[in-house]
Amino acid sequence: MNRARHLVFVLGDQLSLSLSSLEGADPKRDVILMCEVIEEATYVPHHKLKIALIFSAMRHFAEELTTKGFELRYTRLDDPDNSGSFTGELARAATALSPERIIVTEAAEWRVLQAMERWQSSFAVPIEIRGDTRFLCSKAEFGDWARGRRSLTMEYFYRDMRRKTGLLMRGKDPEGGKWNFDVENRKPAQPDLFRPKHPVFPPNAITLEVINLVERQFSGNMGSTKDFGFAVTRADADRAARAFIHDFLPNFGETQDAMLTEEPFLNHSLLSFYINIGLLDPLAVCRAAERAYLEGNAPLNAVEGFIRQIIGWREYIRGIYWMKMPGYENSNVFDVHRPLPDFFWSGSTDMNCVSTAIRQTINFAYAHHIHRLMVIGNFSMLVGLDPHAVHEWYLSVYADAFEWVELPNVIGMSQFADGGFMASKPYAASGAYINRMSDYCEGCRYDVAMKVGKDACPLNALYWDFLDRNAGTLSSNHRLAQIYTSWHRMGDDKKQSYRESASLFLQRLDAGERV
Ligand code: FAD
Ligand code: DLZ
Ligand code: SF4
Repeated sequence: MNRARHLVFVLGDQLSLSLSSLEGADPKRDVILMCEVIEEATYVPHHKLKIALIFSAMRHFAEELTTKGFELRYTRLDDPDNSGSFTGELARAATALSPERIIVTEAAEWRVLQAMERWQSSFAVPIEIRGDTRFLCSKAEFGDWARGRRSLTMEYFYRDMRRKTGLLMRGKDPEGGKWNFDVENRKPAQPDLFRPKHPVFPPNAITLEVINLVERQFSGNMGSTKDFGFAVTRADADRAARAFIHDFLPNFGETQDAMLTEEPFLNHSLLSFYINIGLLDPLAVCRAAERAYLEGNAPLNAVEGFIRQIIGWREYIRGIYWMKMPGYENSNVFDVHRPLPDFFWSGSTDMNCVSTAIRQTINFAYAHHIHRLMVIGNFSMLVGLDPHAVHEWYLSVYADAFEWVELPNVIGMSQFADGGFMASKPYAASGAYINRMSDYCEGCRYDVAMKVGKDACPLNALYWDFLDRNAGTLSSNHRLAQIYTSWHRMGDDKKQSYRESASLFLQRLDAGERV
């Protein structure tokens, strides 16, 4: 019998030629397994655009490997023999090919890595699990960094990553004499008819076939594939990265926290999808951004801000995920259990900020960081939505959502459900913040300047009510000392009117009334 020596199993978020499991793979000898499986497509009800992106990118990656001479064993979702799970497909392939060894790169998510470790004891063939070298900081390195520290401040981790990569460094010192230029960032934005448009990649025949499949099999899921415009090949993802660096990076920092009704993307990169599934190498994107600065095409505050998101936040978030799993997904320090309102699936709420952010999510399977953190996340935390339900919603609706990156961002950063392990204070805000950073309040049925009453911006009363309700957990937080002093100085009548206003809003929310 002609034995395939190695079977390399590549997952849907491992679409990189530099993948550790492909290292040393020999096209003349080895077989690559990829599979679309219902288990992965349904563990949460993913947005249609997310499933279409992943399946189409997988099929294109399989083609890329085929052109390199590899033999592919590729299972499509609607193949009659598809067993429906990673384990089932691996077992079928192992039976059919009798490989000497199975090689995988460790899964990015705890759930799937657990399955991989079970394969090691349940399969007769040796299974080699290799580390994921596409991250700058290995799990072990992050563990070493975290060990013995009282608090895990991202900024210090980030500086180590700057030193490690040499990005924006002058010898031992940071370029420009400072590590962080955020004071120059985070301004409101003005509408700009001349702002360039982000590139759109019309679907080719492969993507159209996938779109058909998704509309057939996942008709009830969020969104529509009608305007599918994601890059699904490495070459197009590269084009998207180059367009970002040329057209948007120079203004990235300044408008990073801004929100405008007519410009959902502003100067954000829209690269997370491609980085997370392996079409773009995060370090290469950072080096290209650094080059733009060195060649005088983008200012330091913008480039430093962008690089920090990737080598700082992205890596730090992954480190936290692996430190805290399993169990992190059930964190709930405020002990809150309110179910998600129906408008999380429709955007039908009178709160213009929340409605706009959710509608964008439905339309694009994307919303930028501030929509996720300070609009939807803030609302969820202030009203006390169940953090696990909030986590599952985020994991479903964004095309870049994989648990390793989504979970700490939701549970730790946005919901403070881990009690402050990750964030030093809750990202809570009243309407004033949204009004400063967006144009949403102008078109809202609520009045951001009113503090209480049925026409007042609900976030104003909810903000104080949240702090009051959770004083037991939060009042000793020194970063909230000033806020609690203001609360304590408030007259009892004022406090009571905030409580009543918030309570009325929550009653209407719970009754399913339009809010
Ligand atoms: P840009 O604003 O252009 O930023 C550049 C890159 O930096 C991103 O592409 C991303 O790779 C990285 N980055 C920036 N912030 C973060 C961060 N906090 N954590 C990790 N990487 C970061 N990001 C995901 O990739 N997947 C998620 O499921 C996800 N869920 C989130 C949920 C919440 C509640 C919050 C607050 C943030 C979440 N983020 C998530 C982080 C961030 O919002 C997205 O990475 C970003 O909006 C993606 O859009 P972009 O590529 O235009 O980012
Ligand atoms: C997200 C996703 C979906 C929807 N479908 C598949 C799939 O059918 N096949 C596959 O290999 N990967 C898929 N993925 C991505 C996986 O869920 C992801 O690789 C793991 O969660 C990583 O741990
Ligand atoms: Fe949002 Fe309040 Fe502004 Fe309306 S008034 S958009 S609810 S912040």
